[in-house]
Amino acid sequence: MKKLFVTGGAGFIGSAFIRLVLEKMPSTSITNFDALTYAGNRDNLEDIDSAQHRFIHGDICDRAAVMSALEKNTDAIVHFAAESHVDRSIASADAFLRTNVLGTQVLLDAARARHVKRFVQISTDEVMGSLPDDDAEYFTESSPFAPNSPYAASKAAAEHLVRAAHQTFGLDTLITRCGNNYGPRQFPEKLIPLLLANALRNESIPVYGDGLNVRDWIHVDDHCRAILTVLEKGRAGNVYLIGARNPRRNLDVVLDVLHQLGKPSSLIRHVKDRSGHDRRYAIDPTKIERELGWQPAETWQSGLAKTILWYQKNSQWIERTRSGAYREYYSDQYGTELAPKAAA
Ligand code: NAD
Ligand code: TDX
Repeated sequence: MKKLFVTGGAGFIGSAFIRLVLEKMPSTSITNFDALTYAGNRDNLEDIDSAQHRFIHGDICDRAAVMSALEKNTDAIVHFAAESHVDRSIASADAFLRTNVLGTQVLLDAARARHVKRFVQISTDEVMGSLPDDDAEYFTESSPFAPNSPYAASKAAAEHLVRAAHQTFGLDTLITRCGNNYGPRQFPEKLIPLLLANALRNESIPVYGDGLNVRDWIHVDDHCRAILTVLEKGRAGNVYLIGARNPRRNLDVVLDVLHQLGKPSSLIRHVKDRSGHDRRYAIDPTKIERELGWQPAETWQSGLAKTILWYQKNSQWIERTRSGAYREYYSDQYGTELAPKAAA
């Protein structure tokens, strides 16, 4: 792979993927195309100073901008750009339909027009809905679609468009579905960075409902290594589930992090449950393990320890993300009583 076009590379997972490619593939050039929404952040690329990386500020829904940025002889599009937060999709689905659905179709059209060799769609376990509240069932590649939030529905729609481009036009496509990522540079609207940002400042930690919902956690670098493996070795037209065999209840995650930080559990506030809150996600990653030989490198303990250290060392990054717009979002979502304080 000599030339990659990455969308959403100034977000959490996309920026980690770019770091990985720069480290592992020194002769590959990357065009990083990102609209820098509230979740995209140039700070996420701060340490990247490489002639291999070219940043283009653009919207994936803007066909002309995509066509002009997408060079001939591009080996692959790796498509991360998305509206990615479930709670925001419940408040309003418009941006989710626009970016996640229409934007994906623009990229598929552009891939065909420019004869791009591969297209990797970064999807999510949430397209398969919720598993029963016991430990017996796991998602597999043949689990049916059952998206429950507007976010999940928009990601499912995007997957259908990717599949259609493969079936109808013979585009070489791959779809990856991963569970909940954690790691450095994750926007503090998601559970783990929100928990870390708040706990480090002795602020309350909102836990939805009874806190017994289960999520399958993976360190972002393991997710990115899996994507690279799929990009290089995946079979065209296939779907690959990515998971580290690490399902945990939310409350256990929160208590674990508080314990690591030496903070009291009295910071926890049980708040109103998320509407349509999926109860349990758990991924069976046998296909990617057996077919492509991928295995996660981090354990929950090692991944969490590195993540905690990063947030402890990068308080400025946290403060910059907790801007005025963030505080407004936070008050709308959690009420003014729990709103984070401005930096001193
Ligand atoms: P993120 O919200 O941190 O980043 C999204 C990036 O996309 C941002 O940089 C943003 O500026 C960019 N973007 C948004 N709309 C755009 C548009 N119209 N044009 C161009 N760029 C745009 O998201 P993330 O957590 O890094 O997730 C990346 C991808 O991985 C998403 O597709 C998401 O659905 C998927 N995913 C995420 C997780 C997770 O746990 N975070 C798990 C599985 C799958
Ligand atoms: O304040 C909170 N309190 C709380 O209890 C937040 C933000 C979340 N939660 C719960 C809801 C979920 O059960 O924690 C769990 C994780 O929530 P999120 O971090 O919002 O992630 P989730 O909704 O599970 O979706 C994530 O994983 C799949 C990503 O945001 C998606 O982009 C990805 O596709």
